[in-house]
Amino acid sequence: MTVPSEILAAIRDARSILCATHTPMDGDGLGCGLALKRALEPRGKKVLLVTEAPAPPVYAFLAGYESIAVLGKDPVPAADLVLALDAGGPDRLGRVLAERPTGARIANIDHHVSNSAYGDLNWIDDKAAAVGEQVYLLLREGGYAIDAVAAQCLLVALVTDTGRFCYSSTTPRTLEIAADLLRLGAEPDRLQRELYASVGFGVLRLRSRAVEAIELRSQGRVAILTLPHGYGKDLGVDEEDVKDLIDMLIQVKGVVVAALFRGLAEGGTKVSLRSKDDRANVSALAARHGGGGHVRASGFTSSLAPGTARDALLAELEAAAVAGSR
Ligand SMILES: [Mn+2]
Repeated sequence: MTVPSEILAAIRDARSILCATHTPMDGDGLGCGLALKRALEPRGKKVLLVTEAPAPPVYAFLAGYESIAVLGKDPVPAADLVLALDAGGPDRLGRVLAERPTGARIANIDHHVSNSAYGDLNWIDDKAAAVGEQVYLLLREGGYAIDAVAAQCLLVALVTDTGRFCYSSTTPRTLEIAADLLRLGAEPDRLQRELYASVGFGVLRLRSRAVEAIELRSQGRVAILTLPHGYGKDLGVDEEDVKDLIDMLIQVKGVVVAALFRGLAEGGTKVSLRSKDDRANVSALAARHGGGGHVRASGFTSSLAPGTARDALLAELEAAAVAGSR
């Protein structure tokens, strides 16, 4: 898929650009934002990656990490153009969209099948395994140089969103882009060391504790973990580590659908869903509850407490798992 010309033109004409992604940031949104900053600034543009919550420290090894602006109570900075990256719906962007800078256009660049095309300009490519693929194509087609630093940021986007090139979303194009990023100077060994061989002991203890709380249903086809807000806080882990427990659930042999119910500070529950089979479509399931995502990875926010949210969703989880294991 070629890059929409109106998006290339909007970037070409913009002097100040805000890059925004969902909160908390993940490797795709963060890697894309930093790559865009690195590649566009030498062309005379001011580029700022903003977030509402501090960026996960695991990505601090990426050059430019320190430039990420945490909004806090500050007003959303002025800009000509907002690049909304990896955000399936306007709610995912929080204040940046709610308080959009005066006169700024919104370019929505995303790969979630559930994207609602909320931008003034929209480029939704659900065949892209990561927005990192789209940003790579955009920089190439726009004639912006990708140096080793930008290449490393884009490789992080690809690697983290594809489960290290193993998810079904991975295509020949994903790997061709990764190959080019390596040619441009990206360092996969450094990435592996920083992202996957740096697990804190507190995280291991968190996993060990969580294993005991996993609930298997439907003859082992559904794995559920229901956690109150603040779970694992005494272990010094962060929210992202708790969120990542979903990956442990879907790893279990025989499990087709996994669900993590995580209590939120403000009340309510964040529900994360994973599936091992396209027939168990957790994007559709999340969409019925106001969320979205990908066929095999999705989520939504419930106003119910974790245990109540779990009870309310159980029948749908079991039905999805049965559909996915026929
Ligand atoms: Mn993504």
